[in-house]
Amino acid sequence: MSDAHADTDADPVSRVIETVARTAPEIRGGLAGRRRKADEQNPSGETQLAADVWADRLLEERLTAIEGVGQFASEEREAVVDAGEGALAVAVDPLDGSSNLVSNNSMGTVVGVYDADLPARGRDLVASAYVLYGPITTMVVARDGEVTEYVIEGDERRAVGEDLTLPDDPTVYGFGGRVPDWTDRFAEYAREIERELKLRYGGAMIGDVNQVLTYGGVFAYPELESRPEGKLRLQFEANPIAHIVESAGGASSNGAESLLDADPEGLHQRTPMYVGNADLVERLESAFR
Ligand code: P6P
Repeated sequence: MSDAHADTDADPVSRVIETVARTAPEIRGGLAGRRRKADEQNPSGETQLAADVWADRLLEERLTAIEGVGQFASEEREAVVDAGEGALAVAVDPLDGSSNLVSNNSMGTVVGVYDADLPARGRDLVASAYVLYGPITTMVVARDGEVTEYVIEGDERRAVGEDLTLPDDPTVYGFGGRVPDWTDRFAEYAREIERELKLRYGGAMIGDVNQVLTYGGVFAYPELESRPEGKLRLQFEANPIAHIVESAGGASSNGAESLLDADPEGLHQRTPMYVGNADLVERLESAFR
């Protein structure tokens, strides 16, 4: 991987990012043959595909080998993996939106690099990233308050967008869950937004969030009547994405506060998730107050 961060004596955070970038083409290359269901469920009770298990194993093997990484956790594993001495804790969703594999739609890999033991607070993130397996493979990284987008082609990782920020004028929205299951207060907010923005919802958070980052707008997997805590996991999905969107000048919320301030209670805890342009997130929070 020819990249400024490729040198092996780079700091541990750079090496985590570099390792994920180098593993992405291998994950993508192995998807076609792994669309079948594995005979397991993940700790959140969701059916795993062979691709989920495989991507998880690849990332666990490589990320735990990095000096400085002390913990590894995955949406696909019950418990934290002890990786030996190291201040960093890496939390991954190896293949977010893997149900889109069967329908050949976008999916992603999400990575949060915390400098605290898991489960940790979003403010403890020192870097976050996602890989988007779309028509091309891209990677978005937030670190030190800056967001950079890369195109990954084979072993090349090329920066194509530096210091990314959400556009001021929002264009798109994507809201998960079934409409009849939305709470009244979210449904009322949704009705307002639907009159202002265009619907872009693909069923995989990374694809939907990347649209918001590109065009401006709001993504939500909201509180539901059947599931007030929402669906998405704080450690593996909501925190890293909130870190990226807030680093890009946007905002995040669990309905009451920034996701990055949410109390970490359990490794697989779920949270309602709202991210996007600051004024759209502020309108959500004031509608909920
Ligand atoms: P639904 C994918 O399974 C995922 O975890 C996220 O990527 C996505 O935003 C959400 O769940 C989709 O959930 O209920 O619309 O299928």
